[in-house]
Amino acid sequence: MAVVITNGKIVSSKGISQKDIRIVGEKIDKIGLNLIRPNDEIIDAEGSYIMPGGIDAHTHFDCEIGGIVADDFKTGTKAAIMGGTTTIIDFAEQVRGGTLREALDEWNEKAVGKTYTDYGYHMTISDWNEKTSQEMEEMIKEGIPSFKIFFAYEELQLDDGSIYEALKRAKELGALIGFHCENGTLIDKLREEAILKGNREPIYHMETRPPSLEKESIARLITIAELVDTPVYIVHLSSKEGYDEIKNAKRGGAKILVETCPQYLLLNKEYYLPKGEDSFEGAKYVMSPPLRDMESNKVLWKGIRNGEIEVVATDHCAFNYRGQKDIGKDNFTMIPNGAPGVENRFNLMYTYGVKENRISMERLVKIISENPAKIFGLYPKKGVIQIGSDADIVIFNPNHKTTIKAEEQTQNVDYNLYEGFTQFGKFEYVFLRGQMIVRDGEIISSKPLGKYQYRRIHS
Ligand code: DUC
Ligand code: ZN
Ligand code: ZN
Repeated sequence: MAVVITNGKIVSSKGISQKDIRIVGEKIDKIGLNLIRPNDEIIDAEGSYIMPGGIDAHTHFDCEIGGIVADDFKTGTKAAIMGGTTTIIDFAEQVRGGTLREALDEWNEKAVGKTYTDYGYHMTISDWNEKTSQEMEEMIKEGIPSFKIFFAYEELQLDDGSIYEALKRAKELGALIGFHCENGTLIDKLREEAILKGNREPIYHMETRPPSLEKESIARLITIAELVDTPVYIVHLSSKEGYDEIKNAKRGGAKILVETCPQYLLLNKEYYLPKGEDSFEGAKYVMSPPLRDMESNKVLWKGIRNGEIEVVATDHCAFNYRGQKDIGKDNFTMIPNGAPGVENRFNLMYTYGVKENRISMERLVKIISENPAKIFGLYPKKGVIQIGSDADIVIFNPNHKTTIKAEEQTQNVDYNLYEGFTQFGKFEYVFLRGQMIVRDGEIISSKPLGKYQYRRIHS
């Protein structure tokens, strides 16, 4: 039996059209007019947009810091699919002194059989040596052609020489490396100084990670990538200062792909200021990079609109406010670093992007689904509604209006970064490879059906 979605407006990066979509098994079988046949299951999408399922290329589920965890793969991917995201790419993390294989084994333990969305991994490299270099090739054979390197965190960051070598190896193998751009050596100094001065509140997380240190790492990365002559991906761009650096390099022909996140578009550094009774509330926004000024919000929207920022992901990395974030009550350096968001990305980008006339529906589909699929080797299996692609499809009713409340969310965490924000849109249906997982905004799948996605980057 086939499923036919009819009467909806199909959105692609090239435009909007009103056609039927016929799904047979896991795939899109036909797109056209009058596709309904006897015995077909008919889904009436009147008044809704039909879009490819979202791809969140930056999550950290089961992200354990010192034994504490909020969202794991089960709760995190359930929240993702409730929010219209059908594929996530999570970060498997090499421990310094350990191997990439060990990291992959650990992430498979965390994820296999527990995901409501399809999924893949990027591999974080925190120890650059001959073995790691060899293992990059092995990871590519496992379907992991994308890696991440940090310019920050003593236990993770690599020096410029190692970054240069890793990029040369990536070029040789046709792999892509994403970079966390903040100068960790200087951040560590600023943090030490802050604590010595008695500056211990959450706001000092932001004060000790100024935008100049994002800009500096980006400039350094651009220089190294230029020497190697290979593309790079910048994760979670947060500041105008960083954006200006990228913009100039891109206009000069540099091959840089850029990601930002809703928090850097919609929130700003005022959230770290003590509010009312609870001077610790800023801890909810302790993430890296930190929130910036409103000028940065504006400039990043501009980058999305003009195509200089290709991807909006979430960097979902959830810790509870009570019982977890408050480990750092007396010292901001102890606050677990990260924030939730996987459930709200699609609605927020529709509400504050499309409805506020900042971006078009076509651009929305690009940044939420098509571009991450293309960049990370999932396209055209995913990221597009076309014949032969996986039937990862969302039916989105744009008129539905709600207020975001942590107490109503699926994310397994006790707060929401966007508490009280209005959001438009309801995922009436979400299909994952032809299976209806969400109906009328509720999960109907009794078990996680997500599959590992073997990815290959075509350069
Ligand atoms: N960088 C990330 O990408 N995620 C969580 C923390 C961090 O620094
Ligand atoms: Zn990062
Ligand atoms: Zn991250």
